[in-house]
Amino acid sequence: MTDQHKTLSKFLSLVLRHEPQAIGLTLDAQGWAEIDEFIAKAGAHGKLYSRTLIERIVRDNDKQRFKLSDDGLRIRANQGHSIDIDLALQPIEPPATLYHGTATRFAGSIRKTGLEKRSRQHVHLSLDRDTAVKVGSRHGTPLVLHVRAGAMHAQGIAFYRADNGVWLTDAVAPQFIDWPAQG
Ligand code: HQG
Repeated sequence: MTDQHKTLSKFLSLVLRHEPQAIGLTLDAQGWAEIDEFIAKAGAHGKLYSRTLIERIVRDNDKQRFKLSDDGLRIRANQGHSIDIDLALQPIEPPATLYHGTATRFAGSIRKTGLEKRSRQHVHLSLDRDTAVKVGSRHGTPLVLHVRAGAMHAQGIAFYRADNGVWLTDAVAPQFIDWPAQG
């Protein structure tokens, strides 16, 4: 992916997850945007996309952040929204353990309140440890927490899996978090 593609991919993330109003775009209740409308409005703001470029960004994105509708007319972000949309995901049973990558500087606060969704719509969890290390590194010295997802599910707490494999839940209470020995 070229630098130009990366820049346009980041802008697509910004618009579809956080600020559609930045270019006067409206998403539907499930977070979908009309591709033609997006291209026109982004173009009016100096960001030049074509349908081919968008298809390439969707295909090549490292975290599969975006999805095209079956008819190919619309696009949405798979997860990570701060705006209030309903991904309409079905609750599914999670594996016994999922991982959350955070930074050591948040440890004290997380011990008190558990994991909160903060500015996003969900707490994000991963199936593998390596992903959690990468996610945590974005915030500082990474700290990987083990979330007892199976036990939470057994108590009726809902889990969802986004189309790119990221696991989502509303919150993780402190009693469901296992800390690494040094944490
Ligand atoms: C932390 C990326 C203090 C939480 C990734 C995290 C992910 C608390 C930060 C996706 C806390 C929020 C999401 C508490 C949670 N006290 N800190 N009680 N509860 N936190 O960016 O999970 O590249 O909103 O641990 O791959 O880091 O954008 O969430 O450190 O899937 O596609 O508050 O974003 O994907 O940070 O990342 P974020 P996240 P993209």
